[in-house]
Amino acid sequence: MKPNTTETDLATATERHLLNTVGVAPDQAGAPEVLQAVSQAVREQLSQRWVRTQANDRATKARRVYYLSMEFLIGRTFGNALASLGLQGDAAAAAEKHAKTLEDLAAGEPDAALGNGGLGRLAACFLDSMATLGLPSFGYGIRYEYGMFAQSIQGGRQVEHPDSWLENGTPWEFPRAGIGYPVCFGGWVEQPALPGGKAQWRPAAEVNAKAYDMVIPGHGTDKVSTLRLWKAVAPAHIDLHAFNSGDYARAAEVKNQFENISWVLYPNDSTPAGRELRLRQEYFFTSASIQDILARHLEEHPTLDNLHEKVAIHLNDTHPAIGVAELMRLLVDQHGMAWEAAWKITQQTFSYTNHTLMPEALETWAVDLMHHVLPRHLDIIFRINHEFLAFAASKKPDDVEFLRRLSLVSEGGEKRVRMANLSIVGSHMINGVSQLHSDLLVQTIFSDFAYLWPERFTNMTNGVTPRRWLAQANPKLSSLLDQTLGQGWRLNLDELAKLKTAGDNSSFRIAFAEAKQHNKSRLAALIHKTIGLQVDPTSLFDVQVKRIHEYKRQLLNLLHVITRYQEILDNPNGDWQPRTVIFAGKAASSYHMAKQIIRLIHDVAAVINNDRRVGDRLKLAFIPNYGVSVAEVIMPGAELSEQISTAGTEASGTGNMKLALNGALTIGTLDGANIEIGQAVGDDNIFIFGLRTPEVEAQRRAGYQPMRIYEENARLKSVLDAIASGAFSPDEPDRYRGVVDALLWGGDHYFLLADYDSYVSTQLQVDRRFRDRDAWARSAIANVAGMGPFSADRTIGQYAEQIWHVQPRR
Ligand code: B1N
Repeated sequence: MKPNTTETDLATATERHLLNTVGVAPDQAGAPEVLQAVSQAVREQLSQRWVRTQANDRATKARRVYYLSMEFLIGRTFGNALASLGLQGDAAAAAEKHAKTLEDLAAGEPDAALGNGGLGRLAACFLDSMATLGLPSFGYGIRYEYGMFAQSIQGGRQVEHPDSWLENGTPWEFPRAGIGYPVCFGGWVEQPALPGGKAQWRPAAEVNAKAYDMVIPGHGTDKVSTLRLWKAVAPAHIDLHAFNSGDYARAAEVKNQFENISWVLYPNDSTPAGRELRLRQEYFFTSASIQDILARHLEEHPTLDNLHEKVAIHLNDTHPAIGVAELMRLLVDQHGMAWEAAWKITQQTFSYTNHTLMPEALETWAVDLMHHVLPRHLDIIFRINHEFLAFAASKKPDDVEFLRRLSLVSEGGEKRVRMANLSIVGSHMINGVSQLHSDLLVQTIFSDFAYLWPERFTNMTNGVTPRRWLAQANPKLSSLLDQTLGQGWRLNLDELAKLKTAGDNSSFRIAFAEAKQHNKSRLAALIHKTIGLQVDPTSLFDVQVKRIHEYKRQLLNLLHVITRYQEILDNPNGDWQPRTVIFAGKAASSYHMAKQIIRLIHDVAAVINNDRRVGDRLKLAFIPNYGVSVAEVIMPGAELSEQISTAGTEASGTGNMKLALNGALTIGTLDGANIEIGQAVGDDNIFIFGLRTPEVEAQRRAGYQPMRIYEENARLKSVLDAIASGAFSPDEPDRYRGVVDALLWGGDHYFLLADYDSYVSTQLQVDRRFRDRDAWARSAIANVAGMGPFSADRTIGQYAEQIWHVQPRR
């Protein structure tokens, strides 16, 4: 299938849509109207590709993969759709007719921010790769009316605003009027009268899940993937009842009780929300998705007995783990399958990715709550647990503690269902997201399961899509790569390895540095536009962008900034390498410490940026409202990538990959994927510092004493004293007492003090290296050259071959 649209066709289609779809006289159209019209013209082509992909997969009864995720952090669609359809030139010409550039148009599209951070963005990168590899695939999630909140900064503090991304509609969704499923809640279970009889769930409430599709185009292929998002709608009879009884306001209330399920994304990253509505969200989208999967299977096959041969369902963390019980319920209660047969199919169908080791992040649901919301599923989980524990007991007879740890239900205090345990028992493969993380899973939190089933545990190191994160975000570097390597790197990122020799060529290094300088100017302009701060575009751009979390240690970065500030004041005539330290990221709205860190960054920035003695040698910028489209400007302009989590806490990281792909050097700990990045780029091209995971563990066991480090390190003491005494908050000297106390008296849970010295001295090495700009360019090029393995195409290729057994069709 070749695109049947020529330049005049897309331009003609745009004019047609201005008049017929958007409803504006073409000569009156502004950027928003032209964006709408071009998007509609592009949508027509996506629609055709979708129809053809589905027809093909149906005709071949393809084995498909279904990626279940609470989050898909898509960002903007316009630029990506144009690139994948090869319509950039045509669209630019169509926009030209209205005196607009593609950038003018693209800027008007709101981000689809249906995710929090790394986990959600990973799901979006995976869809891009599934489409590009031609995997028969669907993503399934929730059509949140409100995505990740928008962040503004007022008086140095984060303020959250609702993200009404659908306010003006979106051209990128296809409502599937004919596709909807009932999802039930509550009520009770009628137990069978006779042994071997059937249990009957008598739910108290029912809501409708309506399908909305986003078409995910592949690159270099006509194949697409589908992101099917569910919206909760009250069943029709609710409205009817209200109409009859005339009490409209009460009826609206009742309607809300149903429809609120898909209203808003929970803004938590790496911590479970634990609220009833969240459990309802999880079950809502999981149930609708599995009903849809079974319906599709039964259209192509006469039976569900071969489900596991045709269907792979992947659990993106434990958020859809209730799907294990739901598939059992559908197979046994609805389709009359025997329990044992259904269980075999279920285990063969599911696989599960864990994204975090932190114990407080593991999802559990109180048994009482689950009994109230999903009584039948609780029964099913109890039976799965009963049979599983009998099996486990046969492997280690008389080890009660072993069984206690394995149980799907935690005892002692309030009984809770452990969703990770349910996911493992219900899956045939379980993976972590970097080599270190996968190793730690087996050695620590999942060691008892790995004892039972070592062959089920594996690693799938994360990756990112080079289309969005290099080809689209960084046109300057992309065209240099095209000239040097040809265009094949977009679909085979390993081709970047050929840059290793190009790095020896001085004219290439100069061109590379020019591209970086151009991108730094763009980033400097963003900083100026958003916060009014002028930064020196020739200074070293030092970037830490990610969710604000204690384990990611933005505070350690800030301790270094303050150290540098104090040293500049102590030694004003020193030969300081000018630096601009850039932060961006959101704090969960209820995470007090993370919000304090944002405020402290702003208070420190106000002091440093206005201190004439410092001048351009140090600037501190916090860019508000970090998200996909802001990241697309930051990544290309960065020179130093801060990946400084406490060793053993960051499961993988993916920002680390995006930054290195755009030529930033990493300063980081031996954590998550940093380790593999270091192996790929070489020790000379990365700055590694700090304790390693086993050393952190050893110090924890030995009784880590941050106070001793404070007392013995004059430089660190002076920094912490300044913060604690109000040097950056003179109007409220105690404002950050709590932040400092958490380090000195609260045990410094993430070992900032332990790593401080190593970090600060490594930052001096960074300065020294940066002074030799040619050597720096060599290292930056080596980073780009080493990023082949961090393409999401590699990751998805491995999932497809080793876990899903789905065939790429390129
Ligand atoms: O998943 C990313 C990793 O690169 C990051 O290291 C990891 O922190 C991140 C509950 C999470 N882990 N857990 C979450 C998100 C939302 C939520 O409600 C947990 N996110 C990660 C991709 O593998």
